[in-house]
Amino acid sequence: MNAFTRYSHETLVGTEIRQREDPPVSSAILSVVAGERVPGPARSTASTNPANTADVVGEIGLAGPEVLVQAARVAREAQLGWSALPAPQRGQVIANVGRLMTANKARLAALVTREIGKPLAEALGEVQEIIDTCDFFLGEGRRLYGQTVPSEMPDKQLFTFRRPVGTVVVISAGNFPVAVPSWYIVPALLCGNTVVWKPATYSAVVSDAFYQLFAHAGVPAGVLNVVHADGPDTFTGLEQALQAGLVDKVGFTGSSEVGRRIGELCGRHLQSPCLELGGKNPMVVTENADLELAVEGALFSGFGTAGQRCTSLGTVIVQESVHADFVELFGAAVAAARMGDPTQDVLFGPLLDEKFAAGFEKSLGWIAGHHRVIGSTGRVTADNPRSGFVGDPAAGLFYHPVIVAGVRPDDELFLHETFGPVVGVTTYSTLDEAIALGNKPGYGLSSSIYTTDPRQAFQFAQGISAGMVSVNNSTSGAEAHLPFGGNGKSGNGSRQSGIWVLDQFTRWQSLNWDYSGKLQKAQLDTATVEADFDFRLP
Ligand code: UN1
Repeated sequence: MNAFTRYSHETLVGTEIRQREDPPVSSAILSVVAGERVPGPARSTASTNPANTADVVGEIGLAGPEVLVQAARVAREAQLGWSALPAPQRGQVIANVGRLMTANKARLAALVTREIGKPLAEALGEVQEIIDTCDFFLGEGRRLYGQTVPSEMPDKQLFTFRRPVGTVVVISAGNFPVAVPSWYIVPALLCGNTVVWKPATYSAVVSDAFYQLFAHAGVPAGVLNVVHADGPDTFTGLEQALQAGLVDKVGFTGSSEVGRRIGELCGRHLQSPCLELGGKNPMVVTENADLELAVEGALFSGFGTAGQRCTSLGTVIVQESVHADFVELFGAAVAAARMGDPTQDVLFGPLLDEKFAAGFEKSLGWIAGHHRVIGSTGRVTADNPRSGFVGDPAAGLFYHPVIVAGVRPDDELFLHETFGPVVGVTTYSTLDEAIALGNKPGYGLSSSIYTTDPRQAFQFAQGISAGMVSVNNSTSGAEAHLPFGGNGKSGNGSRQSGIWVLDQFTRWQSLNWDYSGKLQKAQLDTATVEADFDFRLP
């Protein structure tokens, strides 16, 4: 049986795939290659609930580098057949993914909350983001438009086609354990690529559920493979798979530091990865801004998801005439915010896991003598309590939200991402100065301005080097069908989401077809339209 018949319409949307046996259930979450669980993991690790670290969500069997290579080989073999399936039929599979995500929305969101501590309302929004992504791309299966282009010669036609890139390795973070992977996996599959996905180990149980929903939606074995591995083994496996010519595209969401290494590795193989990295996202508050609205935006941008979004607010840059009022209102809003148990109605819960808590503690060390700290800092404990805390702070990795006023452009806190609940505040006098401050850290993911003057809004958008600009809205919370990505240290110019991500997962092929019956040479045999003028020499 060749690959094409294996993925025929009947096998995909008929009963065969939907009712196929699940891979045998193991006590540990294992990698899945060619639809089979990979036995004999090299090592194992536990994924725990960060809001209640005694709650083990799952044991994860970690694979060695060879499993990533094997998964890439399997993906390579499956790719021809998958891409031969007409795109509208691949779109039907994506439609099924969306249906299964909708049917499992509450359970999947509850699992996200349990495994990474994101408040339930946000977790539901995150699953909705997958559904929105499926909604968009199921229709793209009936578009994937190419163009017809006029030829400079008679009896000749020119066309463009989008072709899949081939096999894609997706390496994703766990702060958006399902939405962000869907931004890669859904369009990659729709465009006719096959995928090896390496999710974060601290969100592996969620990623296994996500995989199961794809498999049961009709994504054939081998078309989507999942490898659970630690960072060094992933890097080694990726290097070997690239070396063996088994990978055509890498998508990575994570830190700028790791992104730089992945970019270097891909560059050595003449590949340009899709990189979605860190941010130090500025919010400018002008003298005419609605301050209450700005405070609401700063609270959600800075402390939503405990500041652990790549789009989280880094520094508020406030016009000096409204600085004192803004800081007072912002301080009061942060003091009143509900934090704690993420299954309850809270603004934010714990940090994602121990590694993130340790990283955040390090960035709290950037607070310097000239800063004015508003609120408590550090872990919420019996000795360092937070009034109104929801639940038991001792159970999890909970940190105080903190505002640091008086940050200066050379401060570490001004320049570097913290990935936790701290927001810096500084002042400016002219808008040009505010823009220069916003650009200073050298990231360029998202940005925001609160103003009632349209001129200021457009001046800011023009001057700020950011992939995303919000006017009177949060730095975070981008909609799922606008281009998402950053400049500078936030990425390499790649964009995800909407039609823009198609350029990551397809390559343009141009085709010229000459039916004149003779060799017509471009430029040489082309009739020219003459004009008569001799330019003059001095
Ligand atoms: C991320 O943190 O990697 O715009 C992605 C937002 C979310 C996605 C964040 N929709 O904040």
